[in-house]
Amino acid sequence: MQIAIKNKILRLELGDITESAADAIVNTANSALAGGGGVDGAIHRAGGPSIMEECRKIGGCPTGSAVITGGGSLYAKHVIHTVGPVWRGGGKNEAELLASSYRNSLKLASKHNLRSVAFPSISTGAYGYPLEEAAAVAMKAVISHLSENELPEEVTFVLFGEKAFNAYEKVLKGMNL
Ligand code: AR6
Repeated sequence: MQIAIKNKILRLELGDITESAADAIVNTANSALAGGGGVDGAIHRAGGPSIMEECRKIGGCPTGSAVITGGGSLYAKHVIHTVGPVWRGGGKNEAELLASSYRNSLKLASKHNLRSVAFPSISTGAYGYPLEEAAAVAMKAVISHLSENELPEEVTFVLFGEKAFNAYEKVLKGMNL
């Protein structure tokens, strides 16, 4: 599914983000940039050791922020590492921190003149954020960036499994854009 936002594109896809050929793919990192499971494990496995070497030099990334490295042997030339919030029931500023992860990732993409970015569903795996609530925050943050900035021109959510894809599709259709 894809929709136009001004002259830009917002797309939902089912798949594995490590196979994306976007200019940058976004990693669901932890604040130590230490690697882990889920998207993080898959990106470091597919991209090779140079990504972790760069992460070690950067040293860390607070929740809601983002940093950028090269893409190693991935198709994507860059990896934007962001740290989403751990879900603690919804009363610990999780929505604002999750929105901030998307906003800061997109700001980095703009700053580096990147035309296309692929996001996974940040925080909805190991960090336990409920899917539909996360999808609403994610889409709102991305749409607002696409409406107000020249770059990136294309944002794709690469969703791992029907459950995530269906949740994002339901939320996007419900936004009546
Ligand atoms: N492509 C796209 N989406 C994926 C892939 C993939 N290859 N693999 C998993 N997902 P998670 P988080 C989905 O756990 O919740 C790590 O250990 C997955 O189904 O990757 O932000 C880090 O080091 C889920 O919907 O990220 C952190 O410690 C979504 O991606 C912590 O987990 C996010 O799942 C971050 O947790």
